[in-house]
Amino acid sequence: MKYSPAKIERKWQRYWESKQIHLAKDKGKDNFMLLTEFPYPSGNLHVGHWYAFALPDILARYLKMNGHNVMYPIGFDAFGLPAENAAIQRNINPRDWTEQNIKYMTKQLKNMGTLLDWSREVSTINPNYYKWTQWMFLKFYEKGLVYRDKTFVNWCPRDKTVLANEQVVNGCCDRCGTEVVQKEITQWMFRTTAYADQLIDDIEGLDWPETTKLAQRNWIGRSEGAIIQFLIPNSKLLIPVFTTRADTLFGATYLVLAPEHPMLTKLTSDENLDKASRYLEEVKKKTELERLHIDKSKTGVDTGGYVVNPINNEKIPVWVADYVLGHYGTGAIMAVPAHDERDKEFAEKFNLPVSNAPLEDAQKIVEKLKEKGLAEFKKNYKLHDWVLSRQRYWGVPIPMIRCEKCGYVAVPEKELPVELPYLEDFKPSDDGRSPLAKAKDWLKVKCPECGRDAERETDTMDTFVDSSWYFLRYTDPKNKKEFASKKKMAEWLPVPMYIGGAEHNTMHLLYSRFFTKALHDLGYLDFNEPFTARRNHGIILGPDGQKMSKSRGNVVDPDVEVKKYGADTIRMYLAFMGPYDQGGPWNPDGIQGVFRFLTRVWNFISEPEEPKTADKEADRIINKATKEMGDDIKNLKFNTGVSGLMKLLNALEDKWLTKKQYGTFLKLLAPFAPHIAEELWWTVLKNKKSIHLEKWPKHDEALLAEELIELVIQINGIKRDVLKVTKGLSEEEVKSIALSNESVKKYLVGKEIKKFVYVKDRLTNIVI
Ligand code: ANZ
Ligand code: ZN
Repeated sequence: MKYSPAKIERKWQRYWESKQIHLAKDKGKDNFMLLTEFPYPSGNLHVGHWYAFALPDILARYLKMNGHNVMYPIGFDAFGLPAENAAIQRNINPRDWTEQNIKYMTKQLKNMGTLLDWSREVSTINPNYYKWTQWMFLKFYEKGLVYRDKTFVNWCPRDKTVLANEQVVNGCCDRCGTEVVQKEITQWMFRTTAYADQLIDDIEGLDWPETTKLAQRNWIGRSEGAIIQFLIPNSKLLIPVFTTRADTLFGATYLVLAPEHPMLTKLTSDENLDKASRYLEEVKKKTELERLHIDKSKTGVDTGGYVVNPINNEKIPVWVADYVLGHYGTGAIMAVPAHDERDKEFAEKFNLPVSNAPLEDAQKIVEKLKEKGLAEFKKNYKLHDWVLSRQRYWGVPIPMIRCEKCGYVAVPEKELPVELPYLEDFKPSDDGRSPLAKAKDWLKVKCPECGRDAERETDTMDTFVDSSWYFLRYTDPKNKKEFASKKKMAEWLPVPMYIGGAEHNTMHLLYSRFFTKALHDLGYLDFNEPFTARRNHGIILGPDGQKMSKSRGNVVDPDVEVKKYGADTIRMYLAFMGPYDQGGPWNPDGIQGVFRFLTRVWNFISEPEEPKTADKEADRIINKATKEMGDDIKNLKFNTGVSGLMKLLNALEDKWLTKKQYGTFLKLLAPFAPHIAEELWWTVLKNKKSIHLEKWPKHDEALLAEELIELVIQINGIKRDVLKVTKGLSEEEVKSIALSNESVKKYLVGKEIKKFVYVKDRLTNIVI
């Protein structure tokens, strides 16, 4: 029979499902949750999904064969702007669009032949799930970790929504390309900064890629410095500045306020008022990124005001300039053009003085001023609180009620979830208010505190909130009383291995850490870091080496490839194409090479007459491969794993093997190509139980140490053969090997052996 994946793959997928071999046991031992980032239901699987789910499956299967009770969970991160925009474009409701996509993607995902545990599927748009998202919001609110505040936000005028900094690319919305503007609105915020120190200090202990750790540290951006107070002459007013270089205080020649600084009007002289207001208007048009751009030439104006340097009582001028940010530090700086590049550039441009005063010990300066109440040590963070509200339809409703008398009141816990109503008209309004404001019936409620007519909050939550805790739910997905029971969570968490894309280095991973720490401090979790180990995977590029995109026409459709070659080939090809953390371009020749390899495997496994004794060298080769393959899989070195299998086949192909040896080969293949391994295991080797329930072969350390040497066999001093044998054999062993060797035997027929010479590990000479 020819190797024909279409004939076997579906069959085995059905069999595995019927035997539930993909499910994590509820009361298992040695639990292991292998977490991958749950997908966004965009509508269609692309090769990247295969990379993200079919490759970790190799590890999942390996762990299972090593006795772990493996949970390889799956779900859908199903709220969010892309679905909403796609639905608007197609004029269908986001819920219909999303649910239809989930159905289709589920079918596609099942083609991979993975251990994904569908019985625990979590979908963020399910009210049973988002009930707990709302509940957590309220718990955080009670604790002061949720609050409302006015902030400047990136606003996309087309999508009519707030964007995170990362969603602004070159000043434009990364979804629709429209130029982003700065808008001041009152928003719901998570107080992530309350955890800034913990978030940075606990990174150290994590088994994460160094790049990810660094990205988190930079994102949090802790800097240690001091606040120093500058006095406004003839007043009791102080202007605090944040500096990391208190040692340069003697060299401060002017002070700069951010355009947003509250003391600006107070300090601006009447003559300079016009100029200053015009400048502020100009600045409003710029985004933070533009303001910080190093190459940009500095702008600013003199306020006409002065302050006094507390260390030497020198009077210095106060300027306003947009290279100082309103919400970092104190929104004001002491400018030291002799030591700071930005200050130097600014001073040169506006002819401000430069002082070469010597540096002094920062510690001493701060201590001295501290006594007079004019300085204190201070840590500062780049991290901002997390703006969580969105003025959009397709998200979790924020469970708050606005009462004219009582202000914001939390929805009582027993009334959760606040369900998202199904809206016919879900398009954003021009006033920037969430479309939920149009759901009049839904909107109207009684105030839980005073009973008057009140309105629901119409903002919805950022989707990053949904994905900040989904892994907790996997442990207990159907729980109606809690987001997950503590007992179940203790059995599985923290997550021992989380595999995902490097694009989540900051936000998603940081937000999940924040949620975990907050829930821990509220007493709901016994651990305070969610993911013990993290590994990133690379990106699959098109055959042209470019990012796959419809407009480039270089998209590889996995469904088409599966039809052509089968799932096993796609899995193995993706594993083979390069280091998992790097990805690389799709190569059509490469995939054919893998298909040919599996065809060779198909022809190689046979059920011959068994040899009387197992081929020793084959044993040694298999033993070594077993050890290496295990190491490769554990370390996510799937590419060397595949080439190991290829080498193994080369070495074994012309050998006469026992059923056990063939079986071991198939077990090593099973995590990579689960269908073909299963088929051959049953039909050729005649086993009666799934290969995926087998134990991973044990390798023998002693055998690994055995080295092969080349032993020359001579007859009467003439070289007749060279044999590969293990090092250190005794004369007896060598004699029996030599005398049973086919090419030696024929010279010995009817001859008497007069002498047998053995030079250890080198040669034997048979004298006849
Ligand atoms: C005087 C000085 C002298 C400074 C010198 C630096 C070098 P990081 O490490 O990023 O925290 N700074 C403070 N607040 C600022 C704001 N709101 N916008 C822009 N810049 C601000 O940097 C801290 C330094 O950045 C502070 O130390 C301050 O300039 C500036 F040779 O003070 B420094
Ligand atoms: Zn009220």
